Amino acid sequence: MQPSLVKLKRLTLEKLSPNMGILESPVQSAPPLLLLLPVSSNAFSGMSRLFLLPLLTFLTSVVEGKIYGRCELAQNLKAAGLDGYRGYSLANWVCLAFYESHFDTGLVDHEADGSTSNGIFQINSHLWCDDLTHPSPNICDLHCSDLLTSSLNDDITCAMRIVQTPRGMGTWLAWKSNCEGLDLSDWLKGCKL
Ligand SMILES: [Ca+2]
Repeated sequence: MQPSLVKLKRLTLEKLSPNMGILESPVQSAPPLLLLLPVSSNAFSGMSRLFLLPLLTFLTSVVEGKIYGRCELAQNLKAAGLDGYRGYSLANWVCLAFYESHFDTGLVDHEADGSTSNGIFQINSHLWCDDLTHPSPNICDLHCSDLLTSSLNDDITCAMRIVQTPRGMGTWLAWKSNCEGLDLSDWLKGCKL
């Protein structure tokens, strides 16, 4: 083999070694809990795995956030009674969620005043939830991290509380800037509702 080819081959192998980035990234991106699964071990019987897998999948979905699809979110918000709530059509809620979080329930934004905005509606720790770091009236009676899970029930209940205030949906600046007064029909286009 020519020296240059040997060098090339060695470089390629080094690139693929587990200590380098290429093989490492898929492992790192896997949900941490799933790494505990003894996939090739005989220590767990098939029956144990039968119970473990759903449990771990459940835990992972609870701990981690979720990025909703547009229509999937619309269906969830409608089922929870947000369509027309306080006069705001379903499309307003979908538009609001898009411009606040891009439908990502796991999103936390750190604000300049030290507060955090949390979850799909970016609900702020200053008033609505408690981050256990700063004093908060915690009007929604929630820990802010509850707003980061894939389950939307507490987010929706809190959003209903927020929209009851005099400013209504105008509490969310992203809604005022991007959704208020516009034709929002595209937000529900193609959705089976
Ligand atoms: Ca939640």
